[in-house]
Amino acid sequence: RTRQATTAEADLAPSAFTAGARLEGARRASEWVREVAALTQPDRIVWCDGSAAEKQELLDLLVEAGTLLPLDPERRPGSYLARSAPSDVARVESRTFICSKDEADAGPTNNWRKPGAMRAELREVFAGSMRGRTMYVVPFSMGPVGGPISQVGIEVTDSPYVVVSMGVMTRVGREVMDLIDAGAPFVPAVHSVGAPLAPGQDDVAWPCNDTKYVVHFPESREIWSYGSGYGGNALLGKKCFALRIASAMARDEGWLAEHMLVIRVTSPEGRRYHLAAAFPSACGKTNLAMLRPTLPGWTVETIGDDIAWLRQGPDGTLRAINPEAGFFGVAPGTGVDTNPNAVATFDRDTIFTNVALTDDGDVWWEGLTPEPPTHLVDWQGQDWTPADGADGRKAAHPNSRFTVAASQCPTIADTWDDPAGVPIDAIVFGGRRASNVPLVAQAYGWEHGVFMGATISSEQTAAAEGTVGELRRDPFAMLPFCGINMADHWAHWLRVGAALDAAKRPEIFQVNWFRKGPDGSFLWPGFGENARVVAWIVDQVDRARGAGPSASSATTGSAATATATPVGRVPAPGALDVGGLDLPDGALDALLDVPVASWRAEADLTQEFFDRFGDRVPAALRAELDALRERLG
Ligand code: SAT
Ligand code: MN
Repeated sequence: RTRQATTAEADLAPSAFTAGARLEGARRASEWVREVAALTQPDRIVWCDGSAAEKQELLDLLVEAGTLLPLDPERRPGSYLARSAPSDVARVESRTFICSKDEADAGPTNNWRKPGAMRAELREVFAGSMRGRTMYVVPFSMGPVGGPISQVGIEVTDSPYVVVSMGVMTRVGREVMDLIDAGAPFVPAVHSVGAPLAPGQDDVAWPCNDTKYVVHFPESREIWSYGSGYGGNALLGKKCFALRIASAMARDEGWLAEHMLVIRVTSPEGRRYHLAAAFPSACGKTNLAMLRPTLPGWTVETIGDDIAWLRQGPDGTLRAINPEAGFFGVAPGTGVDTNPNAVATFDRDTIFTNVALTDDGDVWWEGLTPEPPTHLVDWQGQDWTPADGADGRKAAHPNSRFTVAASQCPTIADTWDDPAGVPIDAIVFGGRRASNVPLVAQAYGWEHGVFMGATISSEQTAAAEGTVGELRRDPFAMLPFCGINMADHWAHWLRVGAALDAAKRPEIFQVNWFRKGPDGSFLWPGFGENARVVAWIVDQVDRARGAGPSASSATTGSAATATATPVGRVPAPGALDVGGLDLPDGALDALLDVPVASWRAEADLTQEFFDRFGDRVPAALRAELDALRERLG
């Protein structure tokens, strides 16, 4: 590869800015790029335009460098396999920092560092970190370019793999630079793999550094990431911007940045609803986002699978956009049986990272098909046979991924990229609970719903009847992604809800697909059958709004559809359509049971959890805990 010896000042002049007068935004952008280059000392600077030609050029470069392996064009057109360094395979929470001025603004669930001290540390770490490499300047939009809920950023990176991935996961292009030229504020994001090259030094396929930093300055809305080329550590539009920085922006500006999928549900009589749902990892979020309903006449369409930005629209509804443009999905467990829509999505033009390679130039991972091929090359480039699998050696890394444009999803809604967003009717919180939490419960109101979101938990071990297993709290499924004090996030939700017109405010629900029976087996079949729960949810929305039951409601007329329990309203007998479902005897009762004694114990654990946040916990949530205890008697 060609390389220039030094970073001459002339090389730093971005060609995109050589003509015409500059507006403030552009000058800020080019000055900032110049400063970052002066610090990191790249050989070259390339301003990216997001074009197809640019993408192909980068893909060719990555193939030549050995970072990407082209897959068989007949089997998987336009697709590639990347193998990362074995040490660089996931987000690094221990090296993720929130550098607010005041430690209390980061709160007890974040790693906080003093901004000044961190800046000094970063200056040393980034000094010369891009030597021998090209620095790419990637202007990107989260959400449709110029939309009322969208935001823009610029990521500079020395990883062409990151540039190509950002082109899939966000909207990159000249229109974004035009907005910045016109003065739009942008989030500056600096990324370096932290592997400078000495003159003549050969590169490796996946450069990275054992020392890693993923740093956020919520007040100045800046991101600095060092040492990793993987996923959320490096594609800075995703968790770093769209969740951590955005949660601070949203708090200050009155909107919401959430770790939520968004779907559009259409009932047999053509009524339309939009749901936003937050689940901790490994709770089937992508599966719900691409659900194929088993209930006749119902359709579910995908708007987003990971992140939602929500803001009150001019019509008073809470509107949501998917700020991303692609899916960065976990491969293992995604198969024809579990998520056929995802499988159809990545049939072409996809970058796979850390999955296994088949002998005929295609990809495989655990769960793609019931039986593995007889021979594979595993994610580390080693031979693999089913005998290795029997020994517990995985062919694909458990966090291996597919990176693919959302527009390729067969169930993508035609409104998925509407800049105005879609009106949210129901918000759903989920966790993975073997006990206690019913299959579905409707909150008694917004504040109770926020309480549900604040107390989301998963349980590692199957708890014995009448006890609560060890609970891992993941409030709003935002534990690693909230850039502000988590308790302030709750307070902000209360404020946003109070500002919404009661008639247009979404109803809030809690779901749990993972409840187990006494023998330890799951009580609910999940997957496509979850549509039955969705149908009950939207019927409850209709009733709450006085729209009356839908013709497809399992319970029509005046019959009660919900039963009040201490933890919320659960489906009344007969209200959940379980027709044709082969549930074991008593399973439905067990799924909806609210055991009072263990819920009292759980309320004590919730109090302990709240106490971690001290007096930042909103009084309304303390009151919700009191009300829960009162209902438990
Ligand atoms: O690697 S990401 O942070 O983008 C995704 C994830 O951790 O779920
Ligand atoms: Mn996620």
